[in-house]
Amino acid sequence: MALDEQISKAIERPISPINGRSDFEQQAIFDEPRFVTKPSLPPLDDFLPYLEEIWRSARLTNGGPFHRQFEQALADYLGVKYVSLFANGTLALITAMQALGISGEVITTPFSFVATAHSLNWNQLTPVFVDVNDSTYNLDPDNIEAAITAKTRAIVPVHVYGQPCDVEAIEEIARRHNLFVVYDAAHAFGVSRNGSSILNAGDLSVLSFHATKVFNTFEGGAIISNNAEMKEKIDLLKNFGFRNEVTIMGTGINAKLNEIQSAFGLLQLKHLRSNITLRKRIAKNYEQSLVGLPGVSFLLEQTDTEYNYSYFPIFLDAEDCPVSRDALYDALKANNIFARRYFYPLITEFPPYNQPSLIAEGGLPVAAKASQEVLCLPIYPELKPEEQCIILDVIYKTFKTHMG
Ligand code: T4K
Repeated sequence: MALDEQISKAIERPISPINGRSDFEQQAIFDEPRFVTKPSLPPLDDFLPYLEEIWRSARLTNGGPFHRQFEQALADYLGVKYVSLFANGTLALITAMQALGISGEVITTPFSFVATAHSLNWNQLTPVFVDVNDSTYNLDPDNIEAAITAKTRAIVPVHVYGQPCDVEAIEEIARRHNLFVVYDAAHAFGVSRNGSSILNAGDLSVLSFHATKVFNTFEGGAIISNNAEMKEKIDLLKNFGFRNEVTIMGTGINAKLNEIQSAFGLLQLKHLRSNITLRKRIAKNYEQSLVGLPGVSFLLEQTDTEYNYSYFPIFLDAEDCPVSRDALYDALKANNIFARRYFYPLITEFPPYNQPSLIAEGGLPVAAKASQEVLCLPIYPELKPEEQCIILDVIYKTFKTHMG
């Protein structure tokens, strides 16, 4: 189909009257809010036996049986060597950096959640923000290489929205310059390339099991490591650094995942595959329905990659799109649809990171543009096809209004 035809097909698509109404200028189309995400929860009854076992054993935390089972189950599910569970992704990131035992500069991305940079600051490491690539929105290997100085010790890339970084190029740079690589893989649970987990790349990868993620334990996180010594070090660090009752091995922290959350994680794993399938259906429907809208682009799927469909970001080009990102954000909001501008503002716009000395030469033009143009649309397994249809209708209607 010619592009013109496709655009007009998208724009001219009749807007469905919802609940007998087609008056969404006056009234929000949804009575109840539809958020960017909604946590997936298993049937409550299925969780009761786990709780009964915890009550019976009175083992609540500190690496109990559910914690150990969940670590093994995750390692098997994800296809990785070692998993260390954490109370949340931020503590996992902070501990991962602590485990490296480094000081100096760390190259990272400004186009992420602020926790990525906070984990460096908590370790007195200096973040050096370099620009991202304009198709994946992940760190661009050429920019990484250009930003390396005598003080650089590590690279912390993010697989943003679950799109894998160029791990081979990053690996090669890290090897040549003798740098650690810690992936912030908070968005990349279950993502694989050529049949192998993306979490196997680099020295360490960090996951988040926050309520808003593809896989949640209410709060939670993990560090993926690939050697037994590192796994042991990380496990000691997350329990205050205790090697035994009378020995401390370093500046540890209390970051353990408790038994209730570990048991919950075991149960959640059973539902993960079907949840990802439902997410994929929603993502594909957005793609097919929005393709051809002028100035709108999506992340391109790589054929060798299995995605988790954790987010559905669209980018509204400031020059070519008749609707600005914020106009669409507002129009959706007026209809009780809470899309999110992940990641706006850039990390480098927040204190303490808003210092020119922390930004690599060449600046951050690609990240700045992405941050102004991105909008993450609602995507979660419970989003019904008819609800997605309404969201699409609001988008079409907004385009129609702005195109005159
Ligand atoms: N690295 C990266 C790249 C990350 O994206 C994150 C976290 C981290 C590291 C750190 O991992 P954690 O320490 O969080 O494990 C949310 C999340 O709080 C945060 O975990 C996530 N990234 C970030 C991208 O998004 P907010 O401020 O957008 O959350 P909030 O509360 O506005 O939630 C978004 C929507 O989700 C709400 O409008 C409604 C819905 N929601 C949220 C919660 C908490 C629910 O339906 N139920 C809920 O319980 O940060």
